Amino acid sequence: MSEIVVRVEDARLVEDGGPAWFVVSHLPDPQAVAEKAASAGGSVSIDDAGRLRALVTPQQLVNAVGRVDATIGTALDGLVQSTVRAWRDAPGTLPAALGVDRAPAVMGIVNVTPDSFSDGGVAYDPSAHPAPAIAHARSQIAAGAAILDIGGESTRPGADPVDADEELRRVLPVIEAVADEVAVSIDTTKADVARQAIAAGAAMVNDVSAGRLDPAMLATVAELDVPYVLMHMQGDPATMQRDPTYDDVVAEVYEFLADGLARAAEAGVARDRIMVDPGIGFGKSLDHNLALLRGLRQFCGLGCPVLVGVSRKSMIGTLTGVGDPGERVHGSVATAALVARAGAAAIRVHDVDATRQALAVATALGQA
Ligand code: HH2
Repeated sequence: MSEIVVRVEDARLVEDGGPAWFVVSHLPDPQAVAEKAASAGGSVSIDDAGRLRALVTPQQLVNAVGRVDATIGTALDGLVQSTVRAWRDAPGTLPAALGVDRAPAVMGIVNVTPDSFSDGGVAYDPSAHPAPAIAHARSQIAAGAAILDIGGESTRPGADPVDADEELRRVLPVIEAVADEVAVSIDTTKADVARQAIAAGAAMVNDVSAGRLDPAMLATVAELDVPYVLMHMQGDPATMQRDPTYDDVVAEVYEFLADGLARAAEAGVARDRIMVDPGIGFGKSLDHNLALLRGLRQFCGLGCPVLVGVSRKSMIGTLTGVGDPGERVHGSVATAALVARAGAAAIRVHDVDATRQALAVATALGQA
């Protein structure tokens, strides 16, 4: 059986002693727990996948589970408390090793690729490499990026796969040039690229495959002891947009990330090193992306800072009617402000200056 997963949909009333909306997955006997929670006065249902959804206080939930199985009840107590706390405290802080104390932080994208969906070739000219890429990275730093996400392989559906040597040839000189000026994240699914990028000065590994494309990835991150972005993707980049299907996208992405945190812990990656990312556009329709962004605050309950990458993606094009990804700045910036208010700790963007301005306003408005 998978580990029990606790999700909080809304915990605003808990501070005043009130109930929260909880969703609990993988309970051994959800029906029995539902009966106990209902008899304590909670509003309770069970979905087709056996998830318990209940409007109860944290103590009522723990008691209801404990009356069915005392051992599970005791084990769940800490998880329920920490999930509520993390939901309430969002956005939390970024992994200390990044040296970035501002949240939400702007992560500027540096695609050292010829074929990225929105800016392929902007930072990569094979005949002049690495000068244009370094210039682009420095312009992102000057515009206010707290982190730079440097990648040498596009994840766009249909992009050409790149081997580790080519990826390293693209990214290493850029990392070496700017690692003293900004926190650098290496955007790769390959353990060997991650290792060499960290040796060249990168501070974090951003892996859109959550360690599933390279079996050595999680152990390598554990050994390097660096922050790690754990992202959800349904399928793989080549096929992910063909027919993405979920019964309950928020529940399934949340359970995937909870499972990824358990896999990472097993491999030795400390939880306080991890950022989680729902993976907007990675095996998702417009409706899936909207549901994830509307429910974004729930992902804070995982207890890790949440990263969101939505900049210039096709959902922005569909909602705004703007076909050219390079022209999707306004919709992207509006989304960045909204996800920052929803609890995102870092936002991965192409348009750093515009996003920085929007976040300054959004965070000031959010302060009590
Ligand atoms: N999106 C892209 C690439 N890497 N990493 C994280 N953690 N989250 C994201 O949403 C994400 C990501 C895709 O965007 P981009 O890099 O602009 O395009 P491409 O993959 O074509 O290079």
